[in-house]
Amino acid sequence: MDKVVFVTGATSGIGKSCAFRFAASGYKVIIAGRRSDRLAIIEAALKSEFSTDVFSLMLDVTNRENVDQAIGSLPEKFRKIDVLINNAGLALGLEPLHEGNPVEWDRMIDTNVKGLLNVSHAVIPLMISQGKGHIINIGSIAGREAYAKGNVYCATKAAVDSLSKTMRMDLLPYGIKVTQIAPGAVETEFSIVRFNGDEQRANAVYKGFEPLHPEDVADVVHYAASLPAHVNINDLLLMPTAQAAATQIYRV
Ligand code: NDP
Ligand code: 8X3
Repeated sequence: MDKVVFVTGATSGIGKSCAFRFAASGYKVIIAGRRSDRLAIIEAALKSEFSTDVFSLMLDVTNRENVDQAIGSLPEKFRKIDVLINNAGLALGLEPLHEGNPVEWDRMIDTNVKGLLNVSHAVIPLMISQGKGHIINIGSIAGREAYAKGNVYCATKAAVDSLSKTMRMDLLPYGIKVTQIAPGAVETEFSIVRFNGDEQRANAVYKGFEPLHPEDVADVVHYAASLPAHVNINDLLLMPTAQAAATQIYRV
């Protein structure tokens, strides 16, 4: 297979699992993230497990210059990007709005919304020039249903929902598919980041039920990318069986 997938936030969780899932089916993989030590380990693992071509991009999606420079400097064989997975993202804090930290709001908005825009803006011209492509945005149940104390994180994921719809319209003339995959609770480093390294609080989020595993999400993302050219999943909500709504989880 001569296909390239570009995964943002590939150093952990859903993005890392997507990198492995696509490499397993023969894709060349561009892995991006800020932590270069992790990129090096993941690149080596992908190469040895799947003998595939891997390119690591140390990239902060919030830094537009960094994004433009990094994507502009991709080697020729990685420039024909078939699938872009806009996955990099984070939540910080879980407080009522008036007790929230505006610095954390900025980081969530800059990463989850502006980061997705920055990367898409740099990659879309490459897809237009090849007359095809597929952008898969990782949304969230939090973008469908606001929940108490989720304020800014929920708003950023509602923005991903809205941007996915408008991108699909904007890119329609160019044969570029746009899909949103919106998961419920997935056990990754997400809650450790959200609670600033408090592992006890993070672990409690996933106690008493089986959450999604990042590999489950990667399988669905890969499925969406594997459909025939004339078929697109516009939008898909993917939940743990034990979770019926953003704040309704059946725990035993
Ligand atoms: P993780 O914390 O495990 O992974 C987050 C990834 O995002 C890391 O690879 C991190 O890489 C990257 N990232 C964060 N900030 C930046 C940045 N500024 N520039 C580049 N990369 C960045 O969390 P998940 O895998 O769970 O999260 C992935 C996506 O899934 C997020 O968009 C999240 O909102 C979404 N999601 C998660 C759910 C969950 O329950 N876990 C449910 C629904 C959606 P690095 O630190 O190396 O830069
Ligand atoms: C992550 C899922 O419910 O913690 O997007 O917001 S949730």
